[in-house]
Amino acid sequence: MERTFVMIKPDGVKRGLVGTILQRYEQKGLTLVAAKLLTVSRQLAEEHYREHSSKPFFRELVDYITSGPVFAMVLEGENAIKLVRLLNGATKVEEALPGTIRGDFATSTTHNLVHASDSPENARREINLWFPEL
Ligand code: 3AN
Repeated sequence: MERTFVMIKPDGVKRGLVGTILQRYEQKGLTLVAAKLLTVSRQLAEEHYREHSSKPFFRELVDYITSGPVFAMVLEGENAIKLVRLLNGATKVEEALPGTIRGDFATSTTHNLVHASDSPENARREINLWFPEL
């Protein structure tokens, strides 16, 4: 069993897609371990995205992620990290295939609806950061 950190970003919450997106993970057999709706502080956003701190889109990313509530969660299942990223689809809006969450719903590469941990190390780091009680 593996755990991964997943976040429905502000556009997903604003557009009323929390239920639809969560259903895709649950339909695929992943189990919800923890979840909360919260407005992200700049401090948490900068820490979460620290590996992107030198990228040109960093500021835009932090502005966006702090712009409204997000739905943060921990999902568990076999190969959960890979599976969630497969369901999410490619990062770039023009590369996300139909049938994936981003392919079906995302409108831009910044506003790409969901975040998910990309490795076991990052999953551990992000779960500790967002759900220290786990
Ligand atoms: P992923 O979220 O698929 O793991 P990362 O980690 O490469 O993608 O990027 C983190 C976030 O930064 C993305 N979810 C996206 O919102 C944003 N991002 C990545 N690349 C770009 C880009 N070229 N222009 C604007 N935003 C980007």
